[in-house]
Amino acid sequence: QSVPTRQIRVIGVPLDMGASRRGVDMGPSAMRVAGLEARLEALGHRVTDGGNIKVEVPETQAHGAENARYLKQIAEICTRTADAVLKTLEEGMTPLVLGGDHSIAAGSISGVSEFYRRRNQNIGVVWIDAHSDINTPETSPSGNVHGMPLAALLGLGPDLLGNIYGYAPKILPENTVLIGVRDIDAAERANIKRAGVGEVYTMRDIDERGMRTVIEEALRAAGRGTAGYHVSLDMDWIDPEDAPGVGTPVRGGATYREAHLAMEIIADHGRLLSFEMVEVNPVIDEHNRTADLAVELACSAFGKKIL
Ligand code: B3U
Ligand code: MN
Ligand code: MN
Repeated sequence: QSVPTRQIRVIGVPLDMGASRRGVDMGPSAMRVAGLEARLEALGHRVTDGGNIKVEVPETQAHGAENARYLKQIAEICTRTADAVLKTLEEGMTPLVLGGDHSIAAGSISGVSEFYRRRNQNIGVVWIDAHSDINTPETSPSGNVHGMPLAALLGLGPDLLGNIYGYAPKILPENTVLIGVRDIDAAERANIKRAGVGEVYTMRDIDERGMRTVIEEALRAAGRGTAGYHVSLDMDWIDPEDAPGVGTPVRGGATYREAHLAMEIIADHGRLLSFEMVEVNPVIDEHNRTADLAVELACSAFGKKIL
């Protein structure tokens, strides 16, 4: 089969300081073990592995303020991630970022946004997640920074995470879309309104209107007037039945088939700037099948077709 060939660079970010449950730091390894590079190359892409971003282990670190634990360290790791993503784009390659907890998205998206800002263009963000990750330290019920990256990118704070490269916000609310949400805090609902997030599609929307309609509408909003979009895929979007190995499983997620369809439509549209998969937790997975599914979904997003 022939898909438009890309040069893809894999960037691992073995971070779990943003979550309270340990183990998503092993996500990049699990996805590599599942054959990520070879399976993307089988589609005709040229894949190189850029290795992992340097991440300290929490055992050697002080966690700082309880309302945003390890924020300082996470902001540094996100800055390194942003630089690696920026460099990848400058070299004409597509970044494929492997988490790690979802706080890394504040770094990867800052890198993509900075690359296009230098070319006077905005980017869209397609955030696919059971959660909306739009808490600030002031509203967070947990103090877990992986619940805050979208707030940071939209300029609500925390500033340490939102101000990578010295400015905020990194993304426009009208080009930011949320898909698959089913677990939102009351304060997050208010933050979604306050930020003016363009489109939010809950699992109810997917049930009532179907995945195809929802994803097409979402991609249109993310792509309107932008260079294209970054897709941030939190594996907890998928139902725990098919993706048990995630940091925070929530019942009622997307099915295996819906998830593939969404990725296939993303490939069809051809406007993907960069891709990331986060929150794979091998500690509670079953024989690496969540990492394997993540790799399957990456293949669909990068153009794998049945016929
Ligand atoms: N909204 C909650 C729960 C949560 C967010 N993201 C995940 N869990 N994975 C919080 O802690 O901010
Ligand atoms: Mn998330
Ligand atoms: Mn989530």
